[in-house]
Amino acid sequence: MRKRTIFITGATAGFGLATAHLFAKNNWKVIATGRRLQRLEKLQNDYPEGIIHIAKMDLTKHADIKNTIANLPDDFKIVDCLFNNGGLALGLNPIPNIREEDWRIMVETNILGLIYTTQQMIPLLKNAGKGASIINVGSVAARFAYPGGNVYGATKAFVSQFSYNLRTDLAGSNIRVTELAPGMAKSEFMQVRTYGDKQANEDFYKGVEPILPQDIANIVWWLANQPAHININLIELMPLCQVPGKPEIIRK
Ligand code: 8X3
Repeated sequence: MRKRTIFITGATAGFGLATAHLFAKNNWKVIATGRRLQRLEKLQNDYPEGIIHIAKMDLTKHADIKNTIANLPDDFKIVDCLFNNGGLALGLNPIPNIREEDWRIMVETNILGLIYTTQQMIPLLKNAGKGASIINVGSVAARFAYPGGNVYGATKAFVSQFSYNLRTDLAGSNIRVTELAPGMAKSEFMQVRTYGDKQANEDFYKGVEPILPQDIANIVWWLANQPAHININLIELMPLCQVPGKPEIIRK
């Protein structure tokens, strides 16, 4: 039987990296993409040859996405799962004290990167036959408002509607589509959002027990292994310490 293959964006850290390890350990092949090549190489070196294909790919660069997918080696051209994980939040300031550049990067990464990757990957997912899936990382911020969430939350609302619309376009095909919408998670997310402010990052996670990358990897695994006739439309999760409303985070 052929080994199944997962294509992951943002595989250098957090959800993407944990998912790459989980799938590789469970006999899948992994196409790991991201901006930081050294981290991808480290991941690749953890496994025997032929298990992990890596590609430096920046989601804000349409040409990068096209080239990565067009140049996949022959034995990575059948893809069973596309994990559209790459995305980011930049800044937490309420409007109007924002950096316009942050908004542009979030829109380019979370929206344009997602749609171009998906478009290019559909033929490879069709190659897989029954049970292929696309899993798009959304966020609770798509549905719950908080100050400073402005454009970030709106890009994730895009992910949500895009996922549903994609399902209708792909109806009758072999491809399932899921929106996976986590809340507060322990990853580089908050460090990126605060421009690398390690203190802000530590403070943010003080006295809380957030979602861990491994938790998300386990859900991706479960989704990708559902029977072929089942489409899970949406999974939304929060850590127990996060509650929609005020205060949003309950600290011990
Ligand atoms: C990230 C979730 O709750 O930090 O998408 O906005 S939250």
